[in-house]
Amino acid sequence: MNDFRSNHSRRNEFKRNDSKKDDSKKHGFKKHDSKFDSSDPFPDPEFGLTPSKPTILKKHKPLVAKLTDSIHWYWETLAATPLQKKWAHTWFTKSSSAQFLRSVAVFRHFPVSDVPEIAFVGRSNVGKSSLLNALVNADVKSGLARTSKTPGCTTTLNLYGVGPYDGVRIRKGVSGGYDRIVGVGGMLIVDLPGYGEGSLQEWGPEIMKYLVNRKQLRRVFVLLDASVGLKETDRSLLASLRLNGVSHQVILSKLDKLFVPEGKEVIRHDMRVKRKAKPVGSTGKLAKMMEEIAAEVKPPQGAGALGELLSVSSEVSIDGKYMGLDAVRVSMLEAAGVKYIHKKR
Ligand SMILES: Nc1nc2c(ncn2[C@@H]2O[C@H](COP(=O)(O)OP(=O)(O)OP(=O)(O)O)[C@@H](O)[C@H]2O)c(=O)[nH]1
Ligand SMILES: [Mg+2]
Repeated sequence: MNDFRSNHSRRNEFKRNDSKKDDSKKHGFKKHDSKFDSSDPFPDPEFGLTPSKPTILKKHKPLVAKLTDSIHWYWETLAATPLQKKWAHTWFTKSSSAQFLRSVAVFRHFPVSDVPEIAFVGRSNVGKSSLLNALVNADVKSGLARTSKTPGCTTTLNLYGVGPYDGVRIRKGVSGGYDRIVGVGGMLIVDLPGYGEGSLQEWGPEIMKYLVNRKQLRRVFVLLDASVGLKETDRSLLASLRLNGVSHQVILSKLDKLFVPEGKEVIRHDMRVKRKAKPVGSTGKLAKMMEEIAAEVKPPQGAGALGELLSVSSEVSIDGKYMGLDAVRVSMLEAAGVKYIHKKR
């Protein structure tokens, strides 16, 4: 009964407010109504009542996955699920084709593009080109990207297209028009030359120009050798990325140098031959390295850094899968905006 009465009186109030509005229209002026005062943050236009303020949930502490048996840490994102990993594996190796598109030496020669881009950066020899080959399951003999034991193997910005349907390709510009990178639902991976022991300036201003100015670039994957960790050149690169607000995340490469667990079938795909691999190190060693790196790349220190640290090996597989590679695939798809669609059976 009480409820009814209050609703009834609300309706009357509503009617009164309505007639006030009509008056103001008639007289051509705006009447001040305390119920609709703009200083009221939550005005209810129907009843002229102020509803209760929304409950503000307690801020959660960032969840740092301190699992010592995990080779990936997610403290700002959600860990990849087994289903996502399976889908990402299929996307890169079965439902998409990968091809080399072009080498570019200067930023202004980059083709215009409709396709989201991901870039691999890191010191020379850290394993960028090897990761690219492993991602798409490139034939170990021929390889998609050239790799070498000698640092400085990649000297230009190399563009690779990965995508479903017709894949990602370059459409030639007609009658003097620009070439354009096209490919629905795909991504462009840019394998960059590594920087050396010297300064980042030696690395070349063209690369920094690309990282800072390229609109299609969705995320930069900064590779660090798991057995070496951060060096001054890496710190300086990470600082530049943060300063310029470039979206990036760190990947620990060559995980097998630090940790290989026991497994049914542990294989090293090295020097283009396959051989059995032995267990190496412990998760404790890896966790220590990850803790040090996570502390330096924490997102609160600057824009663009993602609170996710993945580890990968492009040379050691366990039961047919390269260590950590599927989680990297999930992150790349996420960065490129390629979404997992769950099919109902
Ligand atoms: N143990 C181990 N070695 C690796 C791994 N990935 C790459 N390598 C080796 O590291 C060396 C360099 O690999 P690349 O992929 O050419 O490195 P990069 O970063 O592209 O080098 P630059 O093009 O010179 O910048 C090669 O001898 C690879 O066999 C890995 O996961 N584990
Ligand atoms: Mg390379």
